[in-house]
Amino acid sequence: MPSTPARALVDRAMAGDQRSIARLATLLERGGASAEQVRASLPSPAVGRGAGGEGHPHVVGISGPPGAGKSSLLSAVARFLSDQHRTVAILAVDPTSPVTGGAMLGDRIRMTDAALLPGVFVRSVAARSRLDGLSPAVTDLIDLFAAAGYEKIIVETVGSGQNQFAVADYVHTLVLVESPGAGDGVQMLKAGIMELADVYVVTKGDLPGAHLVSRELRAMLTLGERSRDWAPAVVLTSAESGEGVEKLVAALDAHRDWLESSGTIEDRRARIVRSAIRSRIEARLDRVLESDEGRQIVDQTVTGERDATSAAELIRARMAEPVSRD
Ligand SMILES: Nc1nc2c(ncn2[C@@H]2O[C@H](COP(=O)(O)OP(=O)(O)OP(=O)(O)O)[C@@H](O)[C@H]2O)c(=O)[nH]1
Ligand SMILES: [Mg+2]
Repeated sequence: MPSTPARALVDRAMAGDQRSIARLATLLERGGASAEQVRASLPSPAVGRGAGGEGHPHVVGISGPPGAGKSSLLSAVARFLSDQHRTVAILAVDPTSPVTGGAMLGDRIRMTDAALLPGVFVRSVAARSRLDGLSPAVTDLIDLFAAAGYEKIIVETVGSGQNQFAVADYVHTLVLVESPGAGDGVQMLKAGIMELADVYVVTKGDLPGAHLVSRELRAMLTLGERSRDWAPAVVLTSAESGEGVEKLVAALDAHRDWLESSGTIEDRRARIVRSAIRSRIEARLDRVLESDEGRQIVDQTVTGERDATSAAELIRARMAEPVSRD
C-alpha cells in the first residue's frame, strides 16, 4: 500500500495536484486492492454525466492506425487548449509490446512537451492483453481525470478495422483518424467502418495526398445515408504547421453542444455507464480468478473434481465478497 491513503491523494488530485493524479493513475492501472480503494475514494462516477456542461468533462476518443499522427495531433490540440486557458487530460493507450510488456515509449516522448503545459495532463497506459486494445483501467482513469476537473478528456487508442470502435463505448465523441500514405486513399472505406465516427480527421495535411484523402472522405460521407441529424465534420490537420487544430477543437465543441441540445447525450451516457459497470465486473472477476482460491477452483475443474458450472457459481460468490487489503 502507498504511504498516503487513497482518500488524501484523491483530495489533492481534486485540488489539481498533478503528482497526486499521477500516483492515483498508477494505483488504478496496477489494479487489485489498492485500485479498489482508490475507486472507492473517488467521487461518484462523473463519466456517465455531462458532456462538458455543468462542469462535467467532455470525453473524446481518438482512434486510427498505428503511426497516423494521433499523438502529434493531440500535442498540438493540448497546446491550443492550454493557450486558451482550457484544460485537457490525455490518456494514450499503447499496445503492449510482447517483448517489454510495458507501454511503448513513443507516445510518452511525443507528448512530453505538451505534458508540461499549464492545464494539461498526459498519461500512457499499456493495453495489456485486451483484444479490443483497451486497458482495463481506462474507465477508472477517465473517472480520475473527471474528478480532477479536466474539461476535456481525450483517449487515444491504436486500432485498425473494427477494434477502432472499442473506445466508442467509453466516450461522448468518437474521432477517427486517417493519414495519407501508401497511395491508398481512404482505408476506412475498405474496412467498412464509415459513418460511425462523429468527427473525421485527416492528419499530416502537409504531405502530398492528404487533400485527396479528405476529399474522398467528404464525398463518402455525403453519399452515405445518415440516420442522425449530426453531420460529421472532416478536418484536415497538420501537427507540423498547426493547420486545422483550431477547427478540430471547434468540431469537438460543436459535437458536445449537439449531444446536449439533441438529447443524444442520454444514449451516450447509458452506453458509457454500461461499459464502466462491465469493466469493473471484469476487473473483479480477474482478481478472483488470479487469487489462490481462484487458481484452485480452476485446477479442480481441470482435474474433473468440479464442473464448470459449479466453478462459475463459486467464483461468482467470491466476487460478491468484500475486497480484502493486499
Ligand atoms: N509530415 C508530418 N508528419 C507527422 C505529422 N504528425 C505526425 N507525423 C509523424 O508521423 C509519425 C507518427 O506520429 P505519431 O503522432 O506518433 O502517430 P500516432 O498515431 O500517435 O502513432 P501510434 O501511437 O504509434 O499509433 C511520427 O514520425 C511523426 O513525426 C504531421 O502533421 N506531418
Ligand atoms: Mg500515439
